[in-house]
Amino acid sequence: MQRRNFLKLGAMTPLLSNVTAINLMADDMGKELVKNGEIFTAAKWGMLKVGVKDGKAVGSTPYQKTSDVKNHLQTFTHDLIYNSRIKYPMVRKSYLENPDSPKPELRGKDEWIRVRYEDAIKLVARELKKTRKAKGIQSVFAGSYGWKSSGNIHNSRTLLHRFMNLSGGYVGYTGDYSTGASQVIMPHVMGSIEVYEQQTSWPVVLNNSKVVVFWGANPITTLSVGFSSSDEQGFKYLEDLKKRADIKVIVIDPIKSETAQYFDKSKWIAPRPNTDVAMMLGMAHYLYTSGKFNKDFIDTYTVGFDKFLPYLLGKTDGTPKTLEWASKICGIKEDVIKELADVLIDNRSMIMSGWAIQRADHGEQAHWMLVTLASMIGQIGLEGGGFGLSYHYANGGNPTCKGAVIGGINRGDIGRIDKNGEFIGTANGVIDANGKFIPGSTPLIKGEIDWAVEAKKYTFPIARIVDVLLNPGKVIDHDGRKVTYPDIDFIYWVGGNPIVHHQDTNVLIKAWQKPRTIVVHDPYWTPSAKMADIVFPITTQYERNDMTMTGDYSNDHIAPMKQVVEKYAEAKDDYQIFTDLCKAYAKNLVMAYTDNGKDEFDWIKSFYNDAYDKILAIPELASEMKPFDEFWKENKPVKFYSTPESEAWVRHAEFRQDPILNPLGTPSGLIEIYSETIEKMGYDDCAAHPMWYEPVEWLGMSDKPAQLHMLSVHSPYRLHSQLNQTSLRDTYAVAGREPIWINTKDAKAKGIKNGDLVRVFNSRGEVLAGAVITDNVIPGVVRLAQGAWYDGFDAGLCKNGNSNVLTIDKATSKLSNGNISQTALVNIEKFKGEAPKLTAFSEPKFA
Ligand SMILES: Nc1nc2c(c(=O)[nH]1)N[C@H]1C(S)=C(S)[C@@H](COP(=O)(O)OP(=O)(O)OC[C@H]3O[C@@H](n4cnc5c(=O)[nH]c(N)nc54)[C@H](O)[C@@H]3O)O[C@H]1N2
Ligand SMILES: Nc1nc2c(c(=O)[nH]1)N[C@H]1C(S)=C(S)[C@@H](COP(=O)(O)OP(=O)(O)OC[C@H]3O[C@@H](n4cnc5c(=O)[nH]c(N)nc54)[C@H](O)[C@@H]3O)O[C@H]1N2
Ligand SMILES: [Mo]
Repeated sequence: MQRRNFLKLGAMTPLLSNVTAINLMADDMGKELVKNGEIFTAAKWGMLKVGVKDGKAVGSTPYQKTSDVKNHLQTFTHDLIYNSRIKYPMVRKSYLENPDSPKPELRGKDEWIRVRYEDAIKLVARELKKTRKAKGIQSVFAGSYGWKSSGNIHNSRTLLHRFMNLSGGYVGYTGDYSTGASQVIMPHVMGSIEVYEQQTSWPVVLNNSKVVVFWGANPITTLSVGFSSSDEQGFKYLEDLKKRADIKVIVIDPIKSETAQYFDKSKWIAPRPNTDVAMMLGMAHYLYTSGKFNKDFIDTYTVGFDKFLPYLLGKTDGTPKTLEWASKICGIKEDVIKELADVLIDNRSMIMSGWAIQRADHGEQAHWMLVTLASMIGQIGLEGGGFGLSYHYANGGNPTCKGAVIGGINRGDIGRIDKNGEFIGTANGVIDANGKFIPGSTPLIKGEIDWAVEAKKYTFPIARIVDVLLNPGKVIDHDGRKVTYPDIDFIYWVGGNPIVHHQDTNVLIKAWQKPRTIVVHDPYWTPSAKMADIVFPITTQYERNDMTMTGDYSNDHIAPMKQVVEKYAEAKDDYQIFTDLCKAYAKNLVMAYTDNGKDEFDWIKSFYNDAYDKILAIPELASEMKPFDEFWKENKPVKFYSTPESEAWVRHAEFRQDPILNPLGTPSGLIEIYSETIEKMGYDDCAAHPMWYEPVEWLGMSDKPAQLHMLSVHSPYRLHSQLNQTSLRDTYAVAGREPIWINTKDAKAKGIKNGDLVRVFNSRGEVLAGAVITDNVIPGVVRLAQGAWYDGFDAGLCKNGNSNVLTIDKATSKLSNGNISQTALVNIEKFKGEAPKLTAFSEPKFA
């Protein structure tokens, strides 16, 4: 199951509503475009009002003001509508000339040819069919990882999966780039994934905690967005926290992040990157040897401490994990580490951890050791105590509201296409005599391949994609099982920007030359679009009608997303394109895809009405929602409210009250400091209890391949690569490039001045960046945010500063195969010579 859907379990996708559609004239319903005025909508960065003048978007403002913390992302909607857009369907020249021998080495460099939309559709249908026929299901990868846009019907990735499923199946993925390591290790340790789960509520934290630690977490930046749409309440709680002189705030981060800067009275502890596990072990050793640790908690709620202890004390490896040992590795003074341990155990303390520390070599250990430390402190399940792995994400801890959650388009079932090329049905639906898709089932005929089973066989951990492309058929270990890599020959990507988001770009680009066909849908000429064979211009979310919830955990609004402006040039909705592809692919397929002809409004209405039905059944909420036509015409969100229970909610409180009646989902029902399940896997890179492993590259290694540790954090000015092409960039770019933070001492040693153009490089590649000289980063560390559009197709070096040109493409471990983008050493020098012109946001060459 996809992780974000996981959050909304139970609310998934009712296909038909039992409320009859209300037939009103288009203009009565507010369906017409407004030429002048303000339109309400919602984006990942929150609810917005977009100004429209003479049919053009002229700017946007936040709909609600929840705090004084600035969300940088909210006011650039007009640039998102007009900058760097793809205007027409385009095919790469060599591909169009000969799709069977399409010169894949020219991807990113070839010329592009404009084609008629109908021809592009026919081309995709024909080539996809050809690949499936010749190479089977394992040859089509349509996992399509990415953050896309808000909206429950124009949900590009799910729309792609729906098309691929109904037309015969595809290879997908497991995991993600965000929490690749933690989401696999946490179920073994805590019995739940933790990273995408509701947190002890903020009101409880503010009423009970005496210490709040942000451990590798930068919520002042990362709470700018939500996966559905941000409810924007996180900043308000941070603001409340800042006002509280009685709550101590500690930030543990090699960088004095926006969060460390915001809490100006906080204590900033800056370890060497990727050494947090050693620091935590030092704390654990001190708490144990001083006898301060909570023995009752360890005895009652955990298993395996006795097996971890010999390692902690150095009986197994001759190295006791003392404060002195830890200090040497992490670079923090012994008394500071000791004081931190004391402060946490002497007070009600909440450790809020971000995800960068697990997006690193051996990333599993970070949160496993954090849980172990929190267990020794013994406050898990108490009000305002313990740890939380999602306070920095999607406003975890904002209490869940009582209301209804709207459904969304689903990915459908695997469809069957008969000998004549006609779609006949799925396990849950058949085509009737009139060509309608109705409930029923089409069982497999004996001997026929079960594509659903076949597809599952080839599902791989997403961050391994380059390894997969380069090594088809390779078998790897993953979380106790074997995964066989598929032989991918066709990639279909919508709603993501893999050329920017994946590690070690230069190898990635080589791997991207392996498949015969790459199709991309995107509104913009992103590097991933430039590296494709066939691109479709897509509407932005402001050019179509849709609807979303806000608040991934709180679900506090149903927000209408009314179309703001006309569709740009020849841009089409993903839904439209897949509908047309269905028609070109197989007879009757479109009936299943569109649920017998639904358009965007039919879907929106059905999702809304289904939620409305639920609300009408709850007397005290019945007046919160209006009939759909009134709701749509009003162009305002429906608001839901938290309850006294949700405001008082404490994560793991039930487990703490009674671990026998309310066991965790682990084999023992307890917190597993030692996991027999992992022991049985016998991996050399993930033992059965948390351990310090040296990362492949780090500042403490004996012969460093490069000098500085680069952290490629999430930018306060983008959502990954999204918004890089807007004028927001003018406010942060330095020397016309992505800014890189360099410590004053390091800069001086290299003769680099503020504002200089610098070359950042290692054995994997090189990029240009703009120097920001600052003491907000410790010596030896640089910060170059992820998400700058790769700009090196013609240059060999990335002119825009994409950090992934420098990162390592290695798995965290055999357990979870997550990415390690926070582990990378780089060199830096002042750039000499004439600065190459930036082309990241320009169109490619056209024939
Ligand atoms: N070095 C380094 N690399 C990282 C990370 C890191 O910390 N360091 N973080 C990783 C993480 S956690 C993540 S989640 C990934 C993020 O990687 P992505 O999710 O791939 O990044 P986005 O820039 O959000 O890409 C979304 C794309 O979808 C397009 N899009 C938007 N709306 C639509 C639509 O309606 N239809 C279609 N077809 N397309 C649309 C956008 O234009 C954009 O190109 O990056 C990862 N990469
Ligand atoms: N504005 C904005 N918000 C976002 C996103 C975005 O792109 N832009 N992306 C969203 C997504 S998809 C995700 S996954 C989350 C990501 O959330 P996170 O993964 O938590 O975010 P990062 O920025 O990668 O890292 C958080 C902090 O950890 C610090 N850090 C890095 N390495 C270390 C280390 O070794 N030790 C310690 N102690 N600290 C370290 C970084 O300096 C940074 O300040 O953010 C979400 N929110
Ligand atoms: Mo992410």
